[in-house]
Amino acid sequence: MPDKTALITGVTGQDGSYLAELLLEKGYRVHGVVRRASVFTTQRIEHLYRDPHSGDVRLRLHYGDLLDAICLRRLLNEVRPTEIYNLAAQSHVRTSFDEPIHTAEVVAIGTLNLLEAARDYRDETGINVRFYQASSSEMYGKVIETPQTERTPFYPRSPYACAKVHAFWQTVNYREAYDLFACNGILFNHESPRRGETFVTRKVTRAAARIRFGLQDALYLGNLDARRDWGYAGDFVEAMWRMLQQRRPDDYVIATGQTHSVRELLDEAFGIVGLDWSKHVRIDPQYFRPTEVDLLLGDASKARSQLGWTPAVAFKQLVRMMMDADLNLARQERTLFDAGYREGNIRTAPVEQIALPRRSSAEALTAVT
Ligand code: NAP
Ligand code: F7E
Repeated sequence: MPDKTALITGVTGQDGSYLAELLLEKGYRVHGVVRRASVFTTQRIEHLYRDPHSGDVRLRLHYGDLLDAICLRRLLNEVRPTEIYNLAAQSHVRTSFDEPIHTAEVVAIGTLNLLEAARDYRDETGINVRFYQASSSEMYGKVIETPQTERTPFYPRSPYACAKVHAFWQTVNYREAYDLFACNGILFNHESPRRGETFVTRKVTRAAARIRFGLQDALYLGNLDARRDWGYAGDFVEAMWRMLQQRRPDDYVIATGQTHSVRELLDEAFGIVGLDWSKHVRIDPQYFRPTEVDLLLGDASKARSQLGWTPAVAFKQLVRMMMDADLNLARQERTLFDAGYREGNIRTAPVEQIALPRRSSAEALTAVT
């Protein structure tokens, strides 16, 4: 295998962790960009991390931020990547309505900072670096047609989606204007046990498991009628990699081709633990968005025929996988609580929840057993 080196922005996120895993398995040297924070944010990649002093370490982490263009340039020159995966983003759609400018700066201008750095790095070193941009099905927004393909026009419905449209077209433009090997993966929703706890799938599986163990009673949600094409993150990062192994750069829809509502998600998750979700779910208007994306359904025929990519995990399996992980976590929380364990990071819980010790990383706890 030729010497391949990847730079991943957003390596501490859900997708970054699965992609780092995949590339390390394939023999890559992987460099991850980590934002400085006052707490550790590396829980999702702890299992991949080795002390850099211990010999031939293939995963290295570097402080950096998409908003710091100079630091990105310095990093590329230092790390000398052959592939760049731009996964960093303020990725929460509802939050983007509260922080539109920050979201636009990171998602739109941050991507442009990295594209500019990649172009100069390629020109100065002669290394024909390949660039992956994490584009999103949210760009289809108020959908013009169903299912959505690479040719479906965009109609973004949030500050997040508007910024992703900007980044999408910048990526296309760098390909056409400067001959940069740059691809957009238009990824539909993808989830996993590592999904952030404020996205709806994880919110539901966490709550169903905690209710089952008597750790909380209510779950507050917004629009239950929204429909999404939900796949498994582990499958989707494989598609990112395949895009950068093609002879020519292009843009691809990555989706399962199945759509389900939030209600169906609730049926499935609460069904696994034998609970009736209607007794626990309450509607809280704060979780509605000023403009909603009602339905997403992707047609990944192009990825199937050109990349040979198909998803392995379907909706029911995905929910089962997430429930298993969250049940494991809730079981441990219950055990700790029953043993009288309390620690300083007890979250302020809604009145109907029992206050319990919380860990920031679900999988860190899972790994204990
Ligand atoms: P995620 O879990 O929210 O991870 C986002 C990552 O970006 C985190 O590592 C975060 O670091 C980092 N980040 C945020 N702002 C940054 C900045 N200014 N500079 C450097 N890093 C920054 O998201 P994900 O689900 O893995 O998604 C990965 C990418 O795919 C995102 O671009 C997202 O918009 C896009 N996408 C996701 C989906 C999906 O369904 N998951 C679908 C389509 C597209 P911290 O850990 O410090 O917060
Ligand atoms: O919402 C509804 C909500 O936040 C899904 C990001 O990864 O995928 C993700 O964006 C649906 C929406 O994901 C709650 O209104 C109801 O219709 O899990 P979500 P998202 O907005 O689709 C795309 C492809 C990305 O690119 C994004 O980065 O569920 N919903 N009640 C709720 N959603 C949340 N979060 N919380 C609720 O209580």
